[in-house]
Amino acid sequence: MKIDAIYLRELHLPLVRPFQTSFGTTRNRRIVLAEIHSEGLVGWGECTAGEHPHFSEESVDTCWQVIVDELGPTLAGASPEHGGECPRILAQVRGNRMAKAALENAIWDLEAQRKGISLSQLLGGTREIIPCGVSIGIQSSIPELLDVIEREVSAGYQRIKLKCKPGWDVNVLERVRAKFPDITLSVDANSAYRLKDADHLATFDEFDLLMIEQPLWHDDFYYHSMLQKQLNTAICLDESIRNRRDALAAIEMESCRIINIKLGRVGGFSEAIAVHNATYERGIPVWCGGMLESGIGRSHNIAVSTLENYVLPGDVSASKRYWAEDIIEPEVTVSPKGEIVIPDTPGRGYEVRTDLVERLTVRKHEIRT
Ligand code: OSB
Ligand code: MG
Repeated sequence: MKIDAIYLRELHLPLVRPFQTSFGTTRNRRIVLAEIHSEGLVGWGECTAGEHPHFSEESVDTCWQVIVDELGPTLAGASPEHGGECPRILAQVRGNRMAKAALENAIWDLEAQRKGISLSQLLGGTREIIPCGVSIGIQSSIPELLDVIEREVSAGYQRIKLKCKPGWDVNVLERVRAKFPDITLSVDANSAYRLKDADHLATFDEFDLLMIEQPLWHDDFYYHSMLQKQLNTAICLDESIRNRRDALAAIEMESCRIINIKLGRVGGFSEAIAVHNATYERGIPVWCGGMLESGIGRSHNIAVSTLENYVLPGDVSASKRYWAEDIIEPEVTVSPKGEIVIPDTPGRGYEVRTDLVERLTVRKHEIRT
């Protein structure tokens, strides 16, 4: 397909409530969108980089620069027929996976529209509904956290994930389990612990957690494999898994028993499918991670969650948990059973509210062929 133009945009969207992790607090999202025009159609991609390079090395500003100067012009000159060609086209640039994913995912979005099939179908998805969980940030007090959990459990979410860090972990889990003995519960440390904390982390075993996500260094497999031997609770890797080879290494080393796949973190749909297939063949369940996405990134997360091995509830939840007004129509809604019904219309299945996008845009850059 001939690419007529790529527009890169930055939007400012305030979260309805702050989100705190072990690495910081986010109040306002700076969302970078890639809008690709081709032969009368428009594909959209979202860059999931954070405002600061705290989750990974990438940030909004590094992604903007590398798309404007390198990836955008390269892709615009390449006329890809399929989203799956993007990794090869963009391979000369090393790393910068979130920047690459913003472009690649827009091409998949276009390809699905061109073929008149849903993005889920194009990706090889098989599910008509997906199970949903929520990720709950660190709160200012335990009673406040208990109220938030109550609200999300009542809304139907099938799995509650709590952000944790030293000082907000066992004390919290004791109170949560006392009030909610039967919920499916997990924790995410975002690399807040070290191997010397192994005995402490082993005390989490008594809380019957589905998993403990990324307890140690963001770039590690070896120490996680040492830690996994000392825990009954399954380790899930997030930050460490950048691609299929990482997933294979982590599985081989027994660094984890579950993997979280994030589209941006692995560089787009192609690599997400590759990680999915590798884990499926080896019996390692996966789920879809979230990065506080707007509706566009959310619609892509929903589509990829329909692949066979996404057996655990993802961090894919309703638009209203993040935004007063989402930039898609309809908004993402979750049923009282904690499920999202997959749209079967061509493409991403949620219309982009272009007027609203235009109003929220704070900078825009055009890349032409
Ligand atoms: O580690 O999963 C994470 C948000 C920002 C950065 C990292 C993470 C998260 C979340 C939020 O957990 C998931 C979501 O609700 O989008
Ligand atoms: Mg995580």
